[in-house]
Amino acid sequence: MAKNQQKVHAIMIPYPFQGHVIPFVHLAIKLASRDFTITFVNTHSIHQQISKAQSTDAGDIFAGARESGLDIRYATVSDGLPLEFDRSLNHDQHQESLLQVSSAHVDELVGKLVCSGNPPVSCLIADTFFVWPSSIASKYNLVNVSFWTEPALVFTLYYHLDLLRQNGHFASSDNRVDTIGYIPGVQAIEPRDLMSYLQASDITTVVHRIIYKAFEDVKRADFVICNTVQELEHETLSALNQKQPIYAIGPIFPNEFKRTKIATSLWSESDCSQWLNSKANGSVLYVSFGSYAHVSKHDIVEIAHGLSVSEVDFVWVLRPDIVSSDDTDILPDGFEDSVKERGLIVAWCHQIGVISHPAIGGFLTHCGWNSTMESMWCGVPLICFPLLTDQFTNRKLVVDDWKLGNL
Ligand SMILES: *[C@@H]1O[C@H](CO)[C@@H](O)[C@H](O)[C@H]1NC(C)=O
Ligand SMILES: *[C@@H]1O[C@H](CO)[C@@H](O)[C@H](O)[C@H]1NC(C)=O
Ligand SMILES: CC(=O)N[C@H]1CO[C@H](CO)[C@@H](O)[C@@H]1O
Repeated sequence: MAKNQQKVHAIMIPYPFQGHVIPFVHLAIKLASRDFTITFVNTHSIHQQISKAQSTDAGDIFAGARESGLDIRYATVSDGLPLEFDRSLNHDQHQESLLQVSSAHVDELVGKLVCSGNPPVSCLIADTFFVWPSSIASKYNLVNVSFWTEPALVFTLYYHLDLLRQNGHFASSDNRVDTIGYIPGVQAIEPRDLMSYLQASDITTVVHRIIYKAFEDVKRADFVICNTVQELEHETLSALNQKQPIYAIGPIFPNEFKRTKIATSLWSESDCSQWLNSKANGSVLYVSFGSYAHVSKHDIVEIAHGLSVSEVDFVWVLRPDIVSSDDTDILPDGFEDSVKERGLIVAWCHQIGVISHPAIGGFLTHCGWNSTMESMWCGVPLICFPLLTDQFTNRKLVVDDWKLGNL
């Protein structure tokens, strides 16, 4: 290595949802631990939500990491909407803004960072869901790395949308319902296991337009990194590798040896450990549907009923906006009282802390990818209740391919 070889300086930009921000933060720490300089970019809105959850005006979520010697800088960028806009309630407008408006803001910020970067910025690591990475990377002559935070199976299905289309499994007025066997590196998948967007009847929504554009754009990336495990998806990954370099770099979890405390949670976390300590090993069901998806009131009531009659001890994460941010009174009357001996209901918790606790014996999950990998890591079997996007496809991996769960 040359003596004054400069550190690599990468700009990292996650898609502004919890399940994307978290793996980006952990990757940033890992790269900085390997001597990268990182400038991490959150939207103003994500930043505000994290600060609120920590009830600090932290200013910079990486201050703690820097104290421990990591060169991670922090910047925020507009997603094109005012801060007080309710993104949870107005999902489509938020996405529309990410599709149409965010690139101009990112372009301006990256331009500034490139001008002032010391060491010079040489690399852009952007979420695959963005539609602009290749144009911004080529404008500023940056190595363009696309980071995919979901399994390789999901990536390859979007990547081969044209094959699904040609074969009549997608975008025809009467989609085929038989098994799909022509995606390279995927032996067989049923149409009902495709991502919800590929099963939808309206395929012109804003999210569809994002997917079409983002998966054209990713074909121009220098390489793709994927938060999956090589051994679990090696057939899919090697088929993709014939087209474009893709590397499995998961699971990306916090470095245990570096106990930098970095706030990533969008909700303030309850500590469940004392309650769990009083429970027998493997006796408690953990129930959570992640940070974003909504569940209908009807389903919440059914699940409450199921928990009642199951007589099993449980920790249930019920986000205040789980049904909708304007409907927060959702549990059946008397439910909380009737289960108070054996059920702990919290708005949010430190999930790894909970599922790694020996008292936990199972996880009723929406099959978000991050939750799925955490549960596998901790050896906790899954009961799958997929709600949207990749969760149906993740369920197939968990239940049909890896046999780690049910439903
Ligand atoms: C419960 O699990 C912990 C951690 O695996 C173990 O150390 C402990 O012995 C177990 N307790 C019982 C009663 O089996
Ligand atoms: C994974 O996602 C869950 C739910 O969104 C969150 O509670 C948890 O902290 C995440 N885990 C990590 C390691 O970031
Ligand atoms: C499409 C695009 O942006 N390609 C760029 C990716 O990164 C390489 C290496 O810096 C550039 O040469 C490409 O122009």
